[in-house]
Amino acid sequence: MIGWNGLLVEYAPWFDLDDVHDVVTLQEGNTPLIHADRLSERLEADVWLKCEGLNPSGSFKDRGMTMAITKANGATTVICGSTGNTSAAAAAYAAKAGLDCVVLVPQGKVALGKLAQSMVYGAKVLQIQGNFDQALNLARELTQHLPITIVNSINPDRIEGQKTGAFEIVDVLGKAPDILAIPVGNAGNITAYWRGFTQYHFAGRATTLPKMWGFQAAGAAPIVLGYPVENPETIATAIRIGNPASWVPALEVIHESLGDIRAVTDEEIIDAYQYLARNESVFCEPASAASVAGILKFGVPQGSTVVCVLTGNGLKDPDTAVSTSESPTVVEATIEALLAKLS
Ligand code: AN7
Repeated sequence: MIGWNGLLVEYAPWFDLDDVHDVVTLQEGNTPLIHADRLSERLEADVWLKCEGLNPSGSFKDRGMTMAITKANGATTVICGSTGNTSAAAAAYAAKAGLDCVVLVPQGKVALGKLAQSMVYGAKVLQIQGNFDQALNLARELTQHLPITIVNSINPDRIEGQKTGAFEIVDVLGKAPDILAIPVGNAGNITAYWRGFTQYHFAGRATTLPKMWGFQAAGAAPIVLGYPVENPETIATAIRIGNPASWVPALEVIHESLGDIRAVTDEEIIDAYQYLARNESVFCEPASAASVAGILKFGVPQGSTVVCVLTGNGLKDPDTAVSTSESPTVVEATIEALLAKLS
């Protein structure tokens, strides 16, 4: 085999693949780790961006979905509740595997690109008149009534696949970062990264472990508050989650890593989102920018190595991109009109 063959092949020794016959892959993983020159200068640190929006369906969810769909042995239908990216990934990998896919999404609160993906990949898209937390509960309940396999991160195969993000960071840097900054919604990914870092550490691949810094949107920050949020609200719809499924594991992660989970406001998220595009040329989605908003808000130790996980692609959410940017100007098609505008 030549080139990159996807996570299950490339990191095979790190998984239990005994019951696997055919790997379902779209060659996910191996995403760029870009040095953030201006952010590093601004924070007097060595800051890197893990660009997960470059995965096949445009988010980190592909790492978990290659595993979950590969291991959905015997299933004919998979289901998930989603704020948009899990559904896009599930729809894509289900199509590859020849499975039916049902997705439950909160009506009106899924970014347009994500909704389009689930539809184009051929999933049955059901818009719930409720929020993500209700969608996830209903998806779980449906598995009691119908022969369907759930592929949310409560499915342990998802976390297993997602731990590879940490492997790739260590493989590129040659060490673990001092700080891993990551957006937190359902809290599966922070749990997965920690598993990846600890497995590499105990295997001698990295001498140190990072502090795990998770960031929730202020309007959807149950872990920061210490209680579920019944009506979460944030412009970062990907992390508009009020009762995270991996809440307890996430608390263990911040305890073990001497890390923390804190809140950033929508304004801070959008500032970071625009800063990343204009200064680092990385167009991520708003939820992803929570990681950078967090280090800008709280600072980092001078000289430290910091990796921000940019979980999803900016193209997923064209509405937010347009509504937070200056509108294009309409100009008469003459040289005079253009000169008048530009001089
Ligand atoms: C871009 O797609 O929960 O803390 O249903 O799409 O592991 O949940 C998405 C979550 C961060 C939070 N960034 O990760 C879903 C969903 C982006 C995301 C998160 C999500 P978790």
